[in-house]
Amino acid sequence: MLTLKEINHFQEKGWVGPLDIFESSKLTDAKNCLETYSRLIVEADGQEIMGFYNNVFNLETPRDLHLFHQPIANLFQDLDLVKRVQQIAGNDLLLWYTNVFCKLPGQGEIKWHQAKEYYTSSDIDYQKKTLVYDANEDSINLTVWVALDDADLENGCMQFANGSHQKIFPMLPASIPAKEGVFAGISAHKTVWQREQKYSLSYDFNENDWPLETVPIKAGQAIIFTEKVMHRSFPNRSNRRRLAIIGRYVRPSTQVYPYRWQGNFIDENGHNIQRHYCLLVSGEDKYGHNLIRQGHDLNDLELQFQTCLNQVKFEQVEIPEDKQKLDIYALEKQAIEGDCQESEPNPILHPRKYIQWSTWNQYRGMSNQEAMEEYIQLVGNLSRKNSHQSSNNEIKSTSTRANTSSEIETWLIAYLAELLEIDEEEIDITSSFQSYGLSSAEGVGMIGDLSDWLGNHLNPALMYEYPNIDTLSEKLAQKKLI
Ligand SMILES: O=C(O)CCC(=O)C(=O)O
Repeated sequence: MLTLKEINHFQEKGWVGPLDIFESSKLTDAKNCLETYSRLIVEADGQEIMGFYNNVFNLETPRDLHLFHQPIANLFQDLDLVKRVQQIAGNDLLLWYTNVFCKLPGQGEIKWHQAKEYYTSSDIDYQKKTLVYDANEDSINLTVWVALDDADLENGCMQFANGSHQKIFPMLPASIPAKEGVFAGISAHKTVWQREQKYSLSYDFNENDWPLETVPIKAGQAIIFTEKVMHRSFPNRSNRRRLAIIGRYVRPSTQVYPYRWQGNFIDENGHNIQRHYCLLVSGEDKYGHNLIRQGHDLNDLELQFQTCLNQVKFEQVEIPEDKQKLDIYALEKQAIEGDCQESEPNPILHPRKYIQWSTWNQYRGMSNQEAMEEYIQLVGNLSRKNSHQSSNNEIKSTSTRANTSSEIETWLIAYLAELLEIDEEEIDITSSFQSYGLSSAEGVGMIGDLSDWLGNHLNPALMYEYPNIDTLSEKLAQKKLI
């Protein structure tokens, strides 16, 4: 239970911790689950991020993994934790959200923010409130931030502006470039900010006006804070990982994603939350505002399919570099998205995408159920890996090309012109890729497609070392980088 001193600390400062709450087995199960169902992804700038998948939303995201993974749901339904949350928020509680915040070495800060009713760091849709509180109650949305690794000033612990929960700071829409957004420093959260918008929001908040408190924490401990307190986390300047997971709780009187009742299931980040549900972790729901379940509603076939999908995504099975790999790709698409609606990619500029597109189209007309069944059968026949091995998701080419620099130059010009939807004549080979406004994701895509065309694996960081068409094609033709 929280002591009176801890409750007063929370009321006064907006947060309390570090707290020792959990038995170590619950923490170990949650941490193992995250490590098993994640993979390292190398970003264009060479930075590594931990990638996760939400099997209920069918989305690459670190968010709401508790909807599928029981060890995560168990952590946030732990009785000793719930008792403490009850002391602040009352008896009736819904767990409506979880998110993993993993900062690998080199990852950036999360800037000052508070959240009451909007859950967006972008400027996507300001009209849509994620949470609508009962007008007769004090609004409450508590975050429980659980450290799964030690967190300190070097690897990115949390800092709070004490007392700032008493005030709501105006959001300043479109006030800063997207790459400076609140969550921009931690690219695993790019689904939130790194969309096509040019700008992001900031808050009308001056940290010098508030007493700031930094909270180093040991693995296994937790901090409870209200989302109304201004908080941030430091960049990871160490060579240690900083893994944390959060859960958020509201009262059942709060409407979560109320727009779903108008048949609108796209949330403010552009994610389809049709299958989202809240868990009633204590007390009762007298309101009926929200979709409440004790677990996900995937049927047996869907569950088996998602289990196989995880074996593929998280490299637990050996996938031969042949047609089976393409079939696995195509059947996943057919099962989740149905018939291919994508337009035919240019086979020269996007050879890998073209082969994938063609394979997907071969399954046109197949029902989702049949595609899931075939997928399960295909993956079921693959041999299991003994240990977690690093991935190579490339579809390897069988031959390598010896291209001249002018051939590579021509390819790059055509690629950029297509991507930017401009005429080839408008491309200046001495202008930097950055000056064309290429995002890091687009850069990775370009180097990936170029790798496929050349039949050689290229490091995405090349685009930074050789920052324009002229120098990149010259170097590649010299074969020094291949
Ligand atoms: O874990 C972090 O680095 C930041 C977490 C955070 O900002 C939040 O939970 O709102």
